[in-house]
Amino acid sequence: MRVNIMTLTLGTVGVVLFAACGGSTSPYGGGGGGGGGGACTPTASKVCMTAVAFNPTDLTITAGTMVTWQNGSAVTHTVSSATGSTQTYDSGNIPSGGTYSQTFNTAGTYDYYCKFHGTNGTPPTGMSGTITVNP
Ligand SMILES: [Cu+2]
Repeated sequence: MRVNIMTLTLGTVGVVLFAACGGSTSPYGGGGGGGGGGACTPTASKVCMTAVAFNPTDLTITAGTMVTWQNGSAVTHTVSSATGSTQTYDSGNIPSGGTYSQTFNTAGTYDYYCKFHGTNGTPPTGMSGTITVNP
């Protein structure tokens, strides 16, 4: 009986730790404790994908900059332009650890979302973000 309780307790802890590896509780996403698709640290031109969000949500760049999205989580995401975006693109599935890049040559505001964890719209909701392009 005591052995059974121990097993159940350890199993629960294991599930919780595994879930935490998705990075949902980490402001910088990525592997959190080192699990999932590896760490991802945002830069001036790089957006990271956590298990449920883009980080940062809003990125401001200068026209002509290539933005790279990196999936630092353990789940598949997409980077897809939202309705109303004057630049249209769709990354397709980005697996854990994968990247996708897009260059923005014209000043403006570009909303995008993840087809799995966000909802298209103007603006999109859920897992979504905005690229602000300055001249
Ligand atoms: Cu997603």
